Amino acid sequence: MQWKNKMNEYMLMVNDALETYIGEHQSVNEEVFEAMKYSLFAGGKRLRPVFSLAVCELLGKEPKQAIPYACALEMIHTYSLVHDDLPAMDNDEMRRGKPTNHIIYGEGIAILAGDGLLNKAYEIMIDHTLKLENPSFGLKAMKSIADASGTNGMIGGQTADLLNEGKKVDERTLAYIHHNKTGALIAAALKAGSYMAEVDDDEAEGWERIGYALGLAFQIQDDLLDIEGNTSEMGKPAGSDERNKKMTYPALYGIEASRERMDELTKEVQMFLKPYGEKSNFLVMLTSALMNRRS
Ligand code: GRG
Repeated sequence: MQWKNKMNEYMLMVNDALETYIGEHQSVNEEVFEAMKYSLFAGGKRLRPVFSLAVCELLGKEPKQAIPYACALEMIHTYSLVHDDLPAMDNDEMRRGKPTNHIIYGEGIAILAGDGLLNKAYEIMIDHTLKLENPSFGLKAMKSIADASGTNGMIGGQTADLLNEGKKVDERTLAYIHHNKTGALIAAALKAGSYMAEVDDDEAEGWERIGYALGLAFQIQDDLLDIEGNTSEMGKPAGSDERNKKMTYPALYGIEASRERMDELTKEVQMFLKPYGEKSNFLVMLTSALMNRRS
């Protein structure tokens, strides 16, 4: 399948670049450096960086132009998972079939490894943006990523999630949590990728909007997989106590309505991609594969 070859090609580009970036990180504090690498190379799907590269290429530029921002997104995503697994948050011992960061390195180092990844993400983006002939697109990509990761994005969504644990949340709160916790970083991946193809703000906002739809569809599928008894994204046992403390889309709307909403969102994404013709084949196929995944 051609799209799978493309996926592998993008993943290799991302993994090579991550190795290089993290290799440049000369630290006398080996322990934190090892902990950062442990989670960064623990088998993530690399979806966010792949989205950035694919959008950049679809819009006619070399995907490698988006690499620094794509790798920064993966580092931010990884830091969020390391912190999310800590005893003060989800208290998880396993992720992606492996012991979580704090189980191996201890809580203190896991906190610092997360902080280290977050900081490294900005070091990479700033270094690269400073070298650009026209830094404004780099700055816009960076701002999209910073906004999406912050208190009006992922951290905001995580805060609402934490504060509502064990409660029956209403539709508005659930929408806020999903939009920010899952959607924002995926939306930023598409938006940053489009900025690296030097599009104007209106076009970049179109990519961002469709990224939010994709993020929600992805979240609903993740929650459905958990109910159906498959291993979910978190590498936690399906239906685990921790996940059961959280309100999910299927818990609020039911399984049927959730499937319908996921299909509707997937169609919305594919309709958006349609005018790009063949160039959008990869993203169309990847979106379908994500929504049909069984684990
Ligand atoms: C600690 C600030 C802070 C935020 C944590 C990402 C997150 C916010 C929590 C993780 C829990 C969760 C259910 C997130 C929803 C998004 C999601 C499905 C994340 C997993 O993404 P994948 O499947 O992960 O892309 P891999 O393992 O492939 O990298």
